[in-house]
Amino acid sequence: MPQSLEQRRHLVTAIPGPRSIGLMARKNAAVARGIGTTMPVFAVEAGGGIVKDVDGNSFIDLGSGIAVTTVGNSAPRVVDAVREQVEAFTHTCFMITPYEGYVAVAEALNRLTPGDHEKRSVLFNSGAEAVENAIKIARAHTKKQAVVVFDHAYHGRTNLTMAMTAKSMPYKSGFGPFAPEIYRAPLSYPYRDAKDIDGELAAKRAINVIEKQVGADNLAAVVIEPIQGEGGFIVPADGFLPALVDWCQANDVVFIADEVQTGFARTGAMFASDREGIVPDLLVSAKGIAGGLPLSAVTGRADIMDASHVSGLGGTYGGNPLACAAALATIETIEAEGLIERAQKIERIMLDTLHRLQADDDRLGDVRGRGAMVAVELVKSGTDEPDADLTKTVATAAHQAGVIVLTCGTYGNVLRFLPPLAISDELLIEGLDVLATAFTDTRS
Ligand code: PLZ
Repeated sequence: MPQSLEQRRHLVTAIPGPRSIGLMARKNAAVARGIGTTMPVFAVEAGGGIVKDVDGNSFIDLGSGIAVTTVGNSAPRVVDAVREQVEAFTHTCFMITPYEGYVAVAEALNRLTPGDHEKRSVLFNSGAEAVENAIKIARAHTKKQAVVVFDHAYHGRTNLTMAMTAKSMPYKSGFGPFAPEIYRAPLSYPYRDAKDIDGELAAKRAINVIEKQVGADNLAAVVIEPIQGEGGFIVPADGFLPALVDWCQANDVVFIADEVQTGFARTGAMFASDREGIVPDLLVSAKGIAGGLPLSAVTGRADIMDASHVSGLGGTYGGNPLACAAALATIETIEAEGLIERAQKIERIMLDTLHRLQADDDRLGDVRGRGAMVAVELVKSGTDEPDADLTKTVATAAHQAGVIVLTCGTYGNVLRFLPPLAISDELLIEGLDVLATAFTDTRS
């Protein structure tokens, strides 16, 4: 974290300030319209729980750049490791002249992911790229083609992962045709499922769809986020994921956990699968893996991972040496600073505060999440009807008051909180207070 960065929310201009307004005009003239922005301000510095903008405003960060800077922005170990690596060499291509950092990251992933079986890893750049490669590997291993994903899923914006992502607008609309052989099964969504649907019944419902509409003989992989991210921070009912894993195992289907958003201490465990008590065949990670540098990975059972022929997997930049140095420093930071426990403490603070808010405001329909991945689903008072307008209003008010908060959900009615684990209790509580005020203001 930059030494000079004071850990304090502090606004010195209207939001956005004049410099951000000027930069936004340049953005609109130079950057393709397809890239939207959540906040109207341009960043210059970030660390701990603060993002500072070009006008000198300091915001409380409850987003971590979408769950990426879990160890904090410019975390000290990451900065030192990347600085050392950038002076040694920036790129050789692991497929041309390999280097130790890549191997060390693979070893660390094989050690840290659930299960003590023999594993292998392979590195890429983005979450979507890793998801695509997990499917290549599952198809090579099973010699089957179909892939099952779930309602509300988000897996990326490339052609294959667009097909896997559920929501049309804004991710898919107008961008087809999409990749074939992707099938969608019903999820366990405790807040919206009928009350008698527990995890086991929800799994039966999904498996029934899979067996009837796809057939295990055709199915290479089942891909699921253990806690859905963009789809609304949906935590499935207990027993749902274990039942799916068991079914996959019995049917020669590769179970792939997409832990791009949930991985690396985010949910109060190194991986969300740990808290669900499941051992995926393959696990996809990205985001929090490298403290803000682009890196992603597929890790899993050695026999499945080794199914591809030599040179069947790859890419120019996958496992770039700077990103690998950052990943090793990130993992060291998580372990040395007890960040898994830190995420559990943050969970208690966030859930307590939000449950208290919910107690006297029934528009907070559901409060859910694990670790530093918590959300509130907003509905119209006295109903369970999604309220996307309220969500937008509260988020915008928080932004104006100096708090970065993100929204998500199929219905656009979920406020989600993904603070960096480097945030102080004080800043976190202040950020949630700002939110509480934003809620109260919408009632008057
Ligand atoms: N799988 C579970 O959450 C990325 C998307 C932001 P990439 N989520 C943030 C946006 O609007 O583009 C994500 C994810 C899960 C895969 C991905 C894709 O990861 O690194 O964005 O490709």
